[in-house]
Amino acid sequence: MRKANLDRAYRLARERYAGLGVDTDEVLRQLASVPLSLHCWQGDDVGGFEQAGGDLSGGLVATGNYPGKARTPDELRADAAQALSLIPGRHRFNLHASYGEFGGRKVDRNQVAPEHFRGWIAWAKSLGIGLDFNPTCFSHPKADGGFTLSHQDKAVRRFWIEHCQACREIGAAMGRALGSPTVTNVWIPDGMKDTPADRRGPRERLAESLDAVFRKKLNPKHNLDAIEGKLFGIGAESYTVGMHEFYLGYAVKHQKLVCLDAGHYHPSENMADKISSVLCFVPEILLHVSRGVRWDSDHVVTLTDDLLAIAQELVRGSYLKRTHLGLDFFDASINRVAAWVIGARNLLRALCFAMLEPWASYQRLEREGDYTARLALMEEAKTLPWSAVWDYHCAQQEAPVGETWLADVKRYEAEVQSAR
Ligand code: RNT
Ligand code: ZN
Repeated sequence: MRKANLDRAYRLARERYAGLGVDTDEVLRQLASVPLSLHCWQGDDVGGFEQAGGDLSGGLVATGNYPGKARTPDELRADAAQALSLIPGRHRFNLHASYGEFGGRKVDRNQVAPEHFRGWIAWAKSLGIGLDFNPTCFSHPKADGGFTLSHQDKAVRRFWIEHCQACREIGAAMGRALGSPTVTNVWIPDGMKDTPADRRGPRERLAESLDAVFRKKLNPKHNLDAIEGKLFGIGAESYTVGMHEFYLGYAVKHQKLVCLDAGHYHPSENMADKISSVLCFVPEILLHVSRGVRWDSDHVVTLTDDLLAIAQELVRGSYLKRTHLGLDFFDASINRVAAWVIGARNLLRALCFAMLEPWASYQRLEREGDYTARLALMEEAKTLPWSAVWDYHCAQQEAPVGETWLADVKRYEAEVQSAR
């Protein structure tokens, strides 16, 4: 699109929105300040770089065999940098413990340490971005029985407690080095395929294990703890120890961050509606923005009503400052860099739309009891010229406008990924 046309479209949109009391320049400032955390695991199908890296387990499955997957930390960094260059704004990167650089040595999960992430920290520093982190409580022989922190064997529990403790230290080291707190998010796969006889035991053990994991106080300027619940996993359809209610209770009691993953609820349940409930009782939340499709909770994020609802809640409740935005999906059937770009641009696009809506007017009309006008305005807003503002934002942030980013990915695929 020609620069002159881009500017002209923006000026017309600005005028239209100004008529509704919306300041588009201010929206662009706000939008530019929102960081997303790009998840490492889209880049290599949740593989990681451990020596004897086991098969993906924990009820997670990455389907597809699109060529060109990153095989080394350097390849993954190159792919991620390529994706980041096509996403407007300054973002973050979210690592799993299994993505450390272990120099060809076997370093078991309870031995991981900040030194294994030196390369990642240096890379993040060079890009001027922050890092987030996750213990990896799956794809490991000690997780094969389907239980980790809630395992009935004390020694196995101890192993995973040590792993999570080590991960919090790594998170704090990252946050300290990069001058921006790392969110360290604990998710475990523990659960059962068929009806359990004892739902209570594992949950009480999990609560105890978490107490041990979090016993050491860390400076919140360096590390923030989050806990993520789930409804079910593949092979764990009947019982999930760490369900949403469990972690909500734990987080409220101990003032931890609750991680809400959009793919982790009943299909007709709306994650967006939980945000203003949870934030009444915990200081901050982490979102795993994802898309559930039937049994899979991790399809690439598209611009759906569900996604818009999440963005609308964050904007209308003024929750962006208390929300850490992470992406969580893995698709091995399409170009993996493109998957990152599509998902990230969609979340930003949804936020752009939500910020541009005349939501202050909706709220005023609601207070006045004029529900007719509220509905009328909400519907009209759907076809306001918000895409002109989005395009202008991309140009301003020196990211590709519209579908032109796809040519960059195709070039990268031909020159770099297809040579792997
Ligand atoms: C799994 C959780 C979790 C994982 C990542 C890889 O269902 O959503 O966040 O996707 O830790
Ligand atoms: Zn998740």
